[in-house]
Amino acid sequence: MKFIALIVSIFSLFSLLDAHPAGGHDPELIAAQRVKELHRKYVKTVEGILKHRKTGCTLKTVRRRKEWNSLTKREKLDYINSVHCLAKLPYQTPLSLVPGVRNRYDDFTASHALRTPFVHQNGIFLAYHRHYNHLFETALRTECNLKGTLPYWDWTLGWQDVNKNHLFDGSPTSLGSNGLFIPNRTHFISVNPLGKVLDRSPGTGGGCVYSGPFTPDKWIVHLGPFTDPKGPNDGWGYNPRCLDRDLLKDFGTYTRPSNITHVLDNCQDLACASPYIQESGNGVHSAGHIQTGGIMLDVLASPSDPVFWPHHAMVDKIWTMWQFIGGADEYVARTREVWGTATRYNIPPSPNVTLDSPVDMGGIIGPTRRLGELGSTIDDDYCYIYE
Ligand SMILES: [Cu+2]
Repeated sequence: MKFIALIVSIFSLFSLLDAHPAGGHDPELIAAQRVKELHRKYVKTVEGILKHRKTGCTLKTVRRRKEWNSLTKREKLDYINSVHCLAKLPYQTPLSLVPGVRNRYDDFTASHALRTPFVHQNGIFLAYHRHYNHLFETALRTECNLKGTLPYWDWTLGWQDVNKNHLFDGSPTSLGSNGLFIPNRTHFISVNPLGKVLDRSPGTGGGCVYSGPFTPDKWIVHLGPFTDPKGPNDGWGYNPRCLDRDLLKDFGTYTRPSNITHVLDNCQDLACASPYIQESGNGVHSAGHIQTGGIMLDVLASPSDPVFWPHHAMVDKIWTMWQFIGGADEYVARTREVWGTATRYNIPPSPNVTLDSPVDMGGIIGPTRRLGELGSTIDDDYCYIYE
């Protein structure tokens, strides 16, 4: 009798284990743990370096960028209000250069549109967007009294379905809702210069953002579309309209935790890390744009969506973590490492970039910098870490 009871209890133990197959074996749960571990390692390294500094960027002066969903309500409103403030300030872009600009926020979208062909899918991408985000954050702080920092959107949290992210829940403390659902739409198809096809099925929105702080009565997009059918003056003209979105969970598979561990654990050099982060369609950078849809698919005008900045802060976070996880010695080498050329997909072929390569910011939002000045988030112009 005892023996039978033992057998039964062993069986029930096995069936209990069986009932939780995801328990310790879900590769994404394991990868998520690993990302957390690497994040702690990164923070420890940076703080260790800053602790010994007496001048420049120190532990006291370093600014901490936080994940959107970990901000307090007050911090979220601080950020949202400063973005609105920027859109109320006068533009500085000459209308002869970009006729469609109407406010200071547009200066940022316009300069990105002007630089787009030279700062994507190449060796300038990571540094340009780091600096672009920094200049935007600086404008929010100095011109619009932002007290906090630029938040980041960690797409690995809730990668399974972007529709459920509170970032887009349409509450007053979100970055606005999805777009209004428009049925019977066709696929979005684009072909990159390497002939790779991106086929994106219609998502759950498609129309104007209908709830939260960026509805048509509160937020007007002025530039674009730069994709067909183009706006006035090929997209450069004044074209007031709503912010549109079209959330789509499909591409969440490219912003899984394992995509991050892939870069952080496997890439020994920037020649591995940079293209993997950027890659059109299945790279984490592109996938964030594609999951959001709407104007985020229009590369030149994509900064018109206020989620552009937290998205790119996350891209920057991955590069930053990669630079620091090797410890204090490796960070020097990795923050001075460059890769690639200055032409998109290296078409036409051009020389490799160097630390002296210019990073032209479009002349409106900030002066041209050298690639070597934009490598480290705790040196030169920068003093921030990702919390
Ligand atoms: Cu860009």
